[in-house]
Amino acid sequence: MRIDVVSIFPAYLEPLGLSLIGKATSQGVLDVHVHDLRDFTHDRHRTVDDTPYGGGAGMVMRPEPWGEAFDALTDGDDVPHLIVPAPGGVLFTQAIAAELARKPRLAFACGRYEGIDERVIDEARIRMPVSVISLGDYVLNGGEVAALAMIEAIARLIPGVIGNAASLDEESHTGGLLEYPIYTKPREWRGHEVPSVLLSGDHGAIESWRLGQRYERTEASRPDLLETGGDSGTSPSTENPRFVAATADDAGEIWTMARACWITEARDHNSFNIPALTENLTDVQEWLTQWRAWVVRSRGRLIGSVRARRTEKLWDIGRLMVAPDMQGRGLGKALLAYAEQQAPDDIVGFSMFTGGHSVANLRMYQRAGYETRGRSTYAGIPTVELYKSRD
Ligand code: 6GU
Repeated sequence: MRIDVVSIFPAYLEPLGLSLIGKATSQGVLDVHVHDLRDFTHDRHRTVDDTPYGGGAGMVMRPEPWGEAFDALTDGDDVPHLIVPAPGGVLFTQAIAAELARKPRLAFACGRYEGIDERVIDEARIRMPVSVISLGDYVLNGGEVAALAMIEAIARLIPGVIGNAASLDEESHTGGLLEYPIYTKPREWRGHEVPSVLLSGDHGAIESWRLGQRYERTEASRPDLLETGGDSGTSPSTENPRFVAATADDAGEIWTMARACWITEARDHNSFNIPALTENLTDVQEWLTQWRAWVVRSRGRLIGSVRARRTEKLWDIGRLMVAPDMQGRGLGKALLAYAEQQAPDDIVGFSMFTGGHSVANLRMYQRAGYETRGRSTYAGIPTVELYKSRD
């Protein structure tokens, strides 16, 4: 990829010669050119700014030097995609970085002062694709630091810039969740222990602990990334579920959804004598006071739920359900991981019950690290007791 940067402070871009970006450049993966805007002026003072028409504070970048700089950038066949860093642009995101990482050529126009004469952008759009992009809701003195940040975020997505491709898709902001906490040696440092699950060697348990941590951190630091139930979420709510503690107000919907969810269990076991189907609304209202329960909504509709409570040192998890039209997208697994995450510190393991013929459920629980601990019958139906140790 070729990247051109135009600025009145080329020295601001010197960090591009360092670290992974610098290495990618010396290996020929990246081709970075930094230009001094003043080289495109013709007056003795190399003037790039003037006072704003219509009045107002500060200075505006004059169009002529920018026009000539863009002429130089577009004189070949391969025109760049122009990025104008500005606080008034669209918000820079990982998705935008990924899109720009696929372009063969980018150019950054770093403005200073109050900004660039608007006609520069209008003119540039005639000749090349242009994106005005902001880093966030704060004001920098110019576009250089923003261009550095964007170039770093973009360049590291180009094959060959980062050695370890696996570390790319596991990290923060892929999947819309923040990253889980990470630890290395020593095992104990200044009295702080590494979480014991990470030393257990149980990959299923580690995976679900990490997923739980990601939800917890996202909820705490960036609740806006999680589905709100309103129209702000663009990704399907099953991808980014927001777990909310259930209240008595949820009883009716939980009761109704349980009917929709357990009907297949009734068929598979040839019986309606299943607790989730025989209980009435009052029973649900009653257990909501005895159990902790969480719900997930999509545009206001209940689409998932789970409950859990302590039995001595075990955390009993149950009524795990996903609306029939939302199944098969990992929401059940995420609900289970979340319920596990909510267990008090002294809980040593998780237990669950399911019907002996619930093949798909049993397979999912197994993949989540559960083992069969016992088999019995309930009202003539075979049941399986599942167990997973906490670490
Ligand atoms: Cl891209 N430019 C400037 N000047 N300020 C900013 C910004 C960009 N993003 C946030 N603040």
